Amino acid sequence: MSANASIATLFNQIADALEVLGENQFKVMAHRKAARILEDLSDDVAELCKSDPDKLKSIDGLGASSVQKIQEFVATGKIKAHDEVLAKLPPGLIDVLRVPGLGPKTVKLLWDQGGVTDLTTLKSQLASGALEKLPRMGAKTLQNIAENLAFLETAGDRARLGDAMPIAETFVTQLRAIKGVTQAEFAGSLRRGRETIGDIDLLVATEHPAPVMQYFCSHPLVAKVLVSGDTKSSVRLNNGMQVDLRAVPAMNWGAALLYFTGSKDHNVILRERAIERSMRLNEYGLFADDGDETPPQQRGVKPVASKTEQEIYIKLGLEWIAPELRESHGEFDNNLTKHLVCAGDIRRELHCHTTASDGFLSIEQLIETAKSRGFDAIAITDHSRSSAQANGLSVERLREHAANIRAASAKIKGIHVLVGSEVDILADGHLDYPDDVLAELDWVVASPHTALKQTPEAATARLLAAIANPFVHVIGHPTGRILNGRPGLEPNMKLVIAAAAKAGVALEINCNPARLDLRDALVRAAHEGGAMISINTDAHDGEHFDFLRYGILTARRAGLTAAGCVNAWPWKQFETWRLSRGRAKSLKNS
Ligand code: DGT
Ligand code: CA
Ligand code: CA
Ligand code: ZN
Repeated sequence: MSANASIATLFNQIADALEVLGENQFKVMAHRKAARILEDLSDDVAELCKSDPDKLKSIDGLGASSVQKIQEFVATGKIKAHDEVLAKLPPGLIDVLRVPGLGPKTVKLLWDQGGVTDLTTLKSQLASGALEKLPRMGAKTLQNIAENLAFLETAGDRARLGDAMPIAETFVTQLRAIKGVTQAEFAGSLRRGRETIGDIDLLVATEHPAPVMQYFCSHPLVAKVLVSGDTKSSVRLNNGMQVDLRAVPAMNWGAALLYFTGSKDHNVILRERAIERSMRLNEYGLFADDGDETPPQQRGVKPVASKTEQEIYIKLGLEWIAPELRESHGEFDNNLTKHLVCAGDIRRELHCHTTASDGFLSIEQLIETAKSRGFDAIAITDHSRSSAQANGLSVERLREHAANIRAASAKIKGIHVLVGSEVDILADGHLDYPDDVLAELDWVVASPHTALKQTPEAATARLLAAIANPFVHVIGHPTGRILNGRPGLEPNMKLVIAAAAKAGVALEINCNPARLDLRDALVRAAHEGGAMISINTDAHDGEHFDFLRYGILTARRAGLTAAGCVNAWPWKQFETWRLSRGRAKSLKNS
């Protein structure tokens, strides 16, 4: 963290603590304001203290006592007033402010009268009912606090991609509608498609940032404004997520989008390339290096490139790099544009459920949904008999279901329908139906659902056994992990990938944002190891088809091409492969 950010954090903590202690509001506000000024300052205060202390003192809005604290921090790495005021509180009480919806006044009440000193005591006091007697603590309020606390605990510090994306898109749409905003995008890890997101980073291009910042900070989803500046604000939402917003002039758009998309490591390499070419790259643009230490944008120097990401990459001797690849994992080594798989390449859905097991759509609804998406085929894969919690099908019910699917398929033209199953891979590697039953199906997804804590050795043997079964087409969600939930199996993926590549069995990217299984790094290993990938939504409802985008982001992060994904193959190629497995037969209705 820079000195500016560190000191701003300390100032904000002082303000929080003063508020909990019920101290003078002017003192509280002075600290919040100083924190904001530091966040917005383009100069490094540590530098200023040494090189230009008068400039530090002349910064508008920064009082003498704030300046003194800044100097103290730069000299000693500490602020005594911060230590003193925090010492007046129990050590964990400031954390309680992180619970969405809990402000300083309520925290003070919980502490004074409810015996709450940290998140642990908050939880126990809620459970014991001890807080019910406090003023303003109705049953509904207490329930909200309990829910928000549970969210804070389970979400950890990082939100799932699938939870952050819809929120970010809502903001982007609304920001684009503001007068004077010419562009708005989300950047950061979200644009790179990481499976979890620390915070949402938003960027707008405008020459008039004030109304944009005002709109953002007073947005109904906002629980707390953490920083509000002229061109940069940070808020915490009701659900606990943090969102950063920056506004830049249109002229700097590409440089800012590049910078705030990251990753930090990718940016470092870009800056090094700039230096090698006697240029300087920052969030305002790519500039010719004229030897002057003062940042070029402050001297009115015209950048060599700044309006688009493309022109900056080109001036650095590179082709544009897709955001999903910007992790400093070899994206510079062989910088030739290759066609990463995209949602438009996906021609068929190969893993989904109906009301026969735990889905919400009928066979007909599922087929019609796939058809409306423009797919050439859909495989209907309900659960097998051991998945009792998911209403898995007995052999008898499976046969009846297969007949129903074939009847529905005969009535609906224009799409191939594969009669399939998502068959459990039992703990010992056996499949949940015998081979002669699997032989009656067009399509088999084999997935682990139970015994997900078995040893890596057992997990490896289990997956290898499933891959060795000649009727299996795809290993579904191969590890069974749940993001922010459970780690899942930890097989020797080298062996699993090699076996899948050799046998011609595909490995799945399950697009459900709670799963994203295989994860990006394992998809990369699988793709590079010659295994085929199948990208499936595992839809249990119509809207789940929209999960596809998350699987696609994961695939692109792994460098997957359309040629590596069986869902993207031309139908004939797909059929040839499908029929090469087991005793699968040609489709009667095709
Ligand atoms: P996250 O939020 O933890 O999921 O990950 P990011 O990558 O979104 O990180 P974040 O939100 O801290 O910053 C967004 C981008 O801004 C980051 O990817 C690169 C850029 N950035 C932020 N701070 C720095 C910095 O100190 N140095 C450099 N080079 N880039 C930075
Ligand atoms: Ca971020
Ligand atoms: Ca951020
Ligand atoms: Zn499953």
